[in-house]
Amino acid sequence: MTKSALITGITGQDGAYLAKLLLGKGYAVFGLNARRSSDNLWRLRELGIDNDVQMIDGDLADLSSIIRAFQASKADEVYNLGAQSFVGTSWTQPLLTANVTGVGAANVLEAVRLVNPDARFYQASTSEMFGLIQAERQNENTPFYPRSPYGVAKLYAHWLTVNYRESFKLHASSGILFNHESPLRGIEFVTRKVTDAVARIKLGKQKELRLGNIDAKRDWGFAGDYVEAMWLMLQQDKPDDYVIATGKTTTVREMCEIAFNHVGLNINDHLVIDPAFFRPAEVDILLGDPAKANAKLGWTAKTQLEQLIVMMVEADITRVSKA
Ligand code: NAP
Ligand code: G4F
Repeated sequence: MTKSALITGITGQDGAYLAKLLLGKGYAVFGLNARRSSDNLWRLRELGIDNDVQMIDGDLADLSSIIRAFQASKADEVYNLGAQSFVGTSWTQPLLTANVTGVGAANVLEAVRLVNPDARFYQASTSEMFGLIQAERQNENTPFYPRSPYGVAKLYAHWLTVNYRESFKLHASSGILFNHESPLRGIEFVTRKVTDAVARIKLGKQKELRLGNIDAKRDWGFAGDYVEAMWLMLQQDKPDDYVIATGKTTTVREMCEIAFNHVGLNINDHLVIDPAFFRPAEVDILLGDPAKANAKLGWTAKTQLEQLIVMMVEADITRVSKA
């Protein structure tokens, strides 16, 4: 029988890759789509699946719309990927972030509990919850210490997922995903900001790249690899929480150097440090330990950072050339 999945955040980076993965596995894929004044379907178009997914109007802040979407989709699996996901914005819009990123997850969990508690639920948790890290390598047992309103909102959603699993026996799992990127990454995130700028500088359309803290370190992987882990979690007999990461960490500066070097440019000729991009509180370093996902899901990150950044630079060169 055809399985059905409902994805919140289907128009985002992960939503698009996950939709493609599930369509490939024969799922009927439904997406909760918050009404926007501007076009938000470009990622689905780039993957060639915009006509294959079924969009349902709804917003994470509106429980009734989620219930309707869940009823209409008759989903066997619900992936809650929708969020105000940009850490920087969470200091300027902390209440919206709490409502969408935190309470939004409560709304989806309530919809599952009320409409079909047998459906399986995935929560997009994040390494941002580790924040001021309490262990050199972070795993499922590392204590959390979020450093942004976004991290705090995600921590609420994470613990609520654990709580609904324990309280109502829902098949509710959390993926604690470390940073993952792709050519479909939003332009505000540092990797894509860099690869877009490198493409523009190479093509003579921009001169400088302005960044904040380039000493920050992240464990960066490829989004296409990471959505497979989400699906694998919901195929397990028992729900659980899993860290998904590469197990390697790199500074923002080193990541930039990969991008500049790939097109034969010298980073020192173009990079400007701009205090406007520093954050009120920083997550200095993240380094995940994906041993549990390796052992229990058989999952490992396949794409190396260098491959990933080159893929993103090439995609941006193609885009900027056509524009
Ligand atoms: P993204 O590209 O920013 O996508 C966010 C999605 O949420 C978009 O589809 C957006 O819709 C939707 N959304 C925003 N507000 C909404 C609302 N009020 N109601 C319904 N939908 C709403 O994020 P991503 O990188 O794909 O990440 C997916 C999820 O994983 C997010 O929850 C993120 O916080 C989490 N996460 C991401 C990473 C990472 O490194 N990428 C790591 C750990 C966890 P529009 O397109 O219409 O704006
Ligand atoms: O790319 P970023 O904005 O990602 P950040 O803050 O790590 O958050 C991303 O990953 C989380 C998982 O850990 C997700 F939960 C979250 O939704 C999001 O996808 O920033 C990465 C680092 C930070 O240390 C930041 O301070 O890059 C530093 N940075 C330096 N200059 C910059 C800039 N970040 C951005 N966005 N823009 C800059 O100009």
